[in-house]
Amino acid sequence: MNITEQVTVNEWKEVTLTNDTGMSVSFLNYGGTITGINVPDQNGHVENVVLAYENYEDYIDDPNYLGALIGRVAGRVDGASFSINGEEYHLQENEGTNSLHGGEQGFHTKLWELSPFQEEDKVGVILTYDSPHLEGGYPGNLSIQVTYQLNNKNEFTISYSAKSDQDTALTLTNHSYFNLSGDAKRTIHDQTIQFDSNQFVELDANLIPTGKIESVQGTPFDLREETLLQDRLGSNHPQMDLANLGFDHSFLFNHDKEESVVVKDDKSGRVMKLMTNQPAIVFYTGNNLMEDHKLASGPAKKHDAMCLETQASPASLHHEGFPDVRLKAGEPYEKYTTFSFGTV
Ligand code: FUC
Repeated sequence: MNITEQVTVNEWKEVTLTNDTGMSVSFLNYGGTITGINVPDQNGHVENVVLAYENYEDYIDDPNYLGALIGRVAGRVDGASFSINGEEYHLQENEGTNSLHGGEQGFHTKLWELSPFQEEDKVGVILTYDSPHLEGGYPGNLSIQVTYQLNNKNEFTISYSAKSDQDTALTLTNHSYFNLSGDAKRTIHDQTIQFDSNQFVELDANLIPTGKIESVQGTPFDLREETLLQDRLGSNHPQMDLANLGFDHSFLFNHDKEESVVVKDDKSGRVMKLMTNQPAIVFYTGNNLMEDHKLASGPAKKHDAMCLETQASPASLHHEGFPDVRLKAGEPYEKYTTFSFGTV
């Protein structure tokens, strides 16, 4: 196992964690952005299963948030405002009058401090950032530690810890775009997905939750059995229509199974399983990817990849019954998601 570091454009550092089976994970200190998760297919051929830009400058002002660490609140905050303890807070508006992914200067734009570590069976880096009171409009001085860690079982774990000195709102995630075909050589249509989820969150035309939580039963959102994405991405369900013909929805986890999500690609034989203590996930099928987004693998295409954004729900700031993003002063925030790779 080893850790290497190189300096890239804008003096950004790019770290690569490599395990003893040849799997590696690369990321930047800029935005904690993951640029590569290289895993073997069924023939031992190692390829990148996340999208990356050809030109690293494209990670600045990136409309796709490719690979980035997202906060303080992942997803959309309606009207870019919320109240805590009777006090109203105004956030940076960066999508109409709403605030998306922590606002324009969210955590995806920060230079994170890196502290590498190596143990007998794992290798990783702790990324730290201190977000001052009212940064992006959010209350509380917030100190954050995110750990990226790889072991010899081909498990990559992202753990998030944070503490605020005032009551605040926080839900962190990573915005990697997965495509198990390797180097995005095929769209995700012939990959399968399975979610441990009975419920999804209804959206309005601005992709803001309406306040209704719907049963997946009898809808294209029923992904409880292994489902070929091809069979869903063409759906004319009104909820998929408004999301630019795909999924861009939050699913609430049942947490009945050890694996909350399973993705498979029969052609390469790659399988990815997600284990998490997050209450929900935003499943986004790259509906807005297009040709002028130049990836390392070539121009992007709609449905070139899927984002699996494990998190709580920003809708909890305005509606009852949603997984809460509020964090009390002094209370530890402890979340993790493990991405476990194997072959069929
Ligand atoms: C996801 C989506 C959004 C947006 C962004 C880049 O989180 O929810 O619609 O397109 O990614």
